[in-house]
Amino acid sequence: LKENALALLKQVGEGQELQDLRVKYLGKKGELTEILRGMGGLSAEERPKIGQLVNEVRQVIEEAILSKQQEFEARVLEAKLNKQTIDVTLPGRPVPTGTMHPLSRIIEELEDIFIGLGYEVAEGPEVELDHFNFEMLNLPKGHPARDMQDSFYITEELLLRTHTSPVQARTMLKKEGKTPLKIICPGKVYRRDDDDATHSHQFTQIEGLVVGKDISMSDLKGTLLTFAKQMFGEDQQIRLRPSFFPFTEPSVEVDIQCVICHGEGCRICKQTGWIEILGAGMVHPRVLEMAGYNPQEVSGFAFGMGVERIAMLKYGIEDIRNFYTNDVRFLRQFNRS
Ligand code: FA5
Repeated sequence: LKENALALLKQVGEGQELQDLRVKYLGKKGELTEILRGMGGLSAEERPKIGQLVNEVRQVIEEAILSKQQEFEARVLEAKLNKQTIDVTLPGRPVPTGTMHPLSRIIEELEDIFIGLGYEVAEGPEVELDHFNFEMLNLPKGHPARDMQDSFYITEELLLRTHTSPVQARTMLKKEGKTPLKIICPGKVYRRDDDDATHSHQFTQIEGLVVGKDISMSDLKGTLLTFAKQMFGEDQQIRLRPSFFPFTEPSVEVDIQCVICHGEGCRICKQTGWIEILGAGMVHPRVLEMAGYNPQEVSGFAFGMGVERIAMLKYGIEDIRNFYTNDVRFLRQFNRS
């Protein structure tokens, strides 16, 4: 039986033929199985001998089938490899790559500038508690100045943050009264403003906060001037105008010169030659107190700037909506060289 099987295996063809042979010898109704089944009729002496013999034969046949199968597989693979030739001299297919979004670029540049001045980058949630967005910033419920920022409320206590200023309170609480504290926080903010060329219902701000001993208005002014020069060039000047925010006292609005934007069609740079880019001021004593700092011992300044405004000035972009419509012709212009 063994000789017979091995002889047949030598000439067997691929696929089904090999499969049939396996069934013929090793299958449930195969010849070897038949012999095993007939062992009941054998004497006690013969049984182990025959059993061992059958097992030996089964092993030999199994191995022979396996090696035949491997031989066939190797042959198939070789045929395939011979057929598929690769021309390694052909040029590769170009992989289309995106470009960095101009707002991300400005945020990175701003982070580099402020990290260079010793600041850390903080983060806060976009879905914010009324408590942090307003109350901790000296804007209790019913305060008229809440109207300055028309809000998207989710529940009575929860809203889409209207500015990055709640991160001021969150960071101060985390720091537990320790100084110095120097952070910036970039992020998305939301307001029920009507969309036009310079306003969007969702835009980007960067908050800055410094708390420490003897921090003064001149530190704020120096910091903002340093930032403006690094962002827009050494000749850049800034202008501080008195303003009002409930969380800073005194408060200012800061303008920069529109030296970048020329031409008649330039809507963002108004006739005056100055454009507002941020709000700022000395952190209100109440705000310091609520967040666990003693206003008798420490002081601080804070600012919040609109990233879109800065990007528009820097790149001469005339419509804020360009940032959000994802027109690749617009975005490709900001390819990093
Ligand atoms: C604030 O949001 C204050 N939290 C800023 C601040 C922080 C003051 C810390 C003091 C201390 P304001 O509402 O002015 O302020 O917004 C700040 C900047 O965001 C503006 O100067 C402007 O550049 C930008 N901005 C405001 N509204 C929009 C809008 N709808 N679309 C695009 N940019 C906007």
